Amino acid sequence: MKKFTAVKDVENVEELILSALDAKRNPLQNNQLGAGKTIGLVFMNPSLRTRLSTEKAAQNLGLNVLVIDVSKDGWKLELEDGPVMDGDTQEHLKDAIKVLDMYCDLLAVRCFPGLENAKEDYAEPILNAFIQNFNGPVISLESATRHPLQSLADLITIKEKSIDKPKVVVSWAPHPKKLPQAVVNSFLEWVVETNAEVVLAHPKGYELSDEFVSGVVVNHNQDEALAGADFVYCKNWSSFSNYGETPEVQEDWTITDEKMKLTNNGQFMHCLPIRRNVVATDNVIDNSLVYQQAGNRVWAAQAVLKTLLQ
Ligand code: AN0
Ligand code: CP
Repeated sequence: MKKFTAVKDVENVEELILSALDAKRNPLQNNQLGAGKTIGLVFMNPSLRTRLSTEKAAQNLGLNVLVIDVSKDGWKLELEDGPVMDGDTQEHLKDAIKVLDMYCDLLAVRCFPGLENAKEDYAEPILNAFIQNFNGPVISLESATRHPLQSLADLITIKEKSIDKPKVVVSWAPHPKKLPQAVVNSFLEWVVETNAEVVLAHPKGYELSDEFVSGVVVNHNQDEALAGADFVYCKNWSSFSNYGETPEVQEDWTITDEKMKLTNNGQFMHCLPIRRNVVATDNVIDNSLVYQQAGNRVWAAQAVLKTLLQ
């Protein structure tokens, strides 16, 4: 594995899940693997879980960790190609990355989409600038279109429940802000690599990009989709077809105890952060897998870093 930005970068998903579970059983077994090496974590957007779980995983492998929150600590970055920089921006992204290359052996980046222009966001200009200008492995900490460390942690969590051929329902839920499609895109492209039966439920108008839904059954009726679910993976996203818009939805898509009763004793999942009593009710969240998922972010990151270091 040369980089970790999408499921296609991974040679064997099952092996990576087993490696993460092995790290969970014995976190310090490779605590010298990263000795003398440095990972840089670059954040262009906020984070709680991704920052701390990746930092913890790196420490477990003996890596030195440098973290920069570009939105707070850095110079204002220019992202365009060939600009005359006589305006607001102070440093070009590619110069910043080439400098980080002097300090770091691995580089990880969080770069959310602008949600204004689908073509631009889905071309992943920032993530690709990191891949082009950094000499070592690049790791996505959630880019415009994907959140692979989250998806890996989610599959580890599903694996831990040992349900043979589970039904996994991925459901859209309400949210007051417009959010990226990255988490749901990514979860879909990972979960279809397992033997799960996958059903995607969302209101009309919230269709995802075709590349993430091939082979996935879509149902616009949430109750119907939830029937018999072993896992309910819930997430809000804004429209892809009317890019970044949030068309009004008449029915109530919040996950409640009543909705969970339609499932096969199903377990609620969400990547967090979650808006309580908007996305799902308190009781659903309090009796869910969300903290196990968040905990598994460490082992997902550790398995990925171990593979990249080897
Ligand atoms: C972000 C998103 O939906 O992509 C990050 C999730 C891990 N969520 C919010 O901005 C609330
Ligand atoms: N789930 C997740 O990536 O959380 P953070 O945005 O807090 O990192």
